[in-house]
Amino acid sequence: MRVFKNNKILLIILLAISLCLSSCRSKNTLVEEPAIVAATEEEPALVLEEQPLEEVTDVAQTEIDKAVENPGTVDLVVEPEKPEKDTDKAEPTKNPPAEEAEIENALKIQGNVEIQVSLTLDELKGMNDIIFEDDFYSLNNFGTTSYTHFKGVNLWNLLEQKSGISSNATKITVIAVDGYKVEFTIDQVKKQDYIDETNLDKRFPMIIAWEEKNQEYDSSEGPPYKLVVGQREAGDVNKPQWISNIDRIIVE
Ligand SMILES: Nc1nc2c(c(=O)[nH]1)N[C@H]1C(S)=C(S)[C@@H](COP(=O)(O)O)O[C@H]1N2
Ligand SMILES: [Mo]
Repeated sequence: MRVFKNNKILLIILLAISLCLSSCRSKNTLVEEPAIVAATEEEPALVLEEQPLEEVTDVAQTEIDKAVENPGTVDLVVEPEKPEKDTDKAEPTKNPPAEEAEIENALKIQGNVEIQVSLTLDELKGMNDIIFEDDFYSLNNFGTTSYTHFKGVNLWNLLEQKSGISSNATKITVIAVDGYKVEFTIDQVKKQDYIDETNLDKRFPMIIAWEEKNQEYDSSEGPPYKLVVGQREAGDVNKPQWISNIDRIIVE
């Protein structure tokens, strides 16, 4: 009896244990599996949402950084220069058009003279008694030679008669619009017997030419004046002294 009873009890205990184990296993799997599913569904969803958000934030930040940097450089470097240049260029041409038009492309003689003059092309052309015209021989640094026909005014006569160059003047500087300039002593400007080493019968003064090869310079390309001079002696490289687009002559 005890054995039966014990066996029954054992069976009940075993059944209970087995039931318990099976229920516990099924409960565990039921609980864990949704948890894993939920986790795997939520995590990618969070990752997918968070990555774009982070990317957008990163892009926004880099754009902000660029926007902060670029306007900074634009404000400091580009914008202040362009408007200033534009307004500087625009204002003189817009505000005093009549005055500017009259003295535009004028030949200015300044410094140690009785009268500071600003001569127009028409005024120079009207100076018949000091006009000089001839073929000038040129030699440049590379040994290149050529003959060019020029028409213009005698520079020394111009300085003496039209500007009243001071008797104590020692030198003149001829300055072009591009900044190119050449300095001459008064004796060099006074000199009326520059030569052409290939034709020693000729003699030349220093002239301000407005016409080259029988054609006037295009005033739209700058002041239509070129300093032209012959050679001091044979072999003299005179071409570098042919200063084009002269802006002014400074007497000292
Ligand atoms: N305004 C101006 N004139 C200038 C120069 C220059 O740079 N600017 N160069 C000189 C030099 S060094 C030479 S050799 C000749 C060249 O003249 P070309 O360009 O007619 O050959 O121009 C001279 N006159
Ligand atoms: Mo030159």
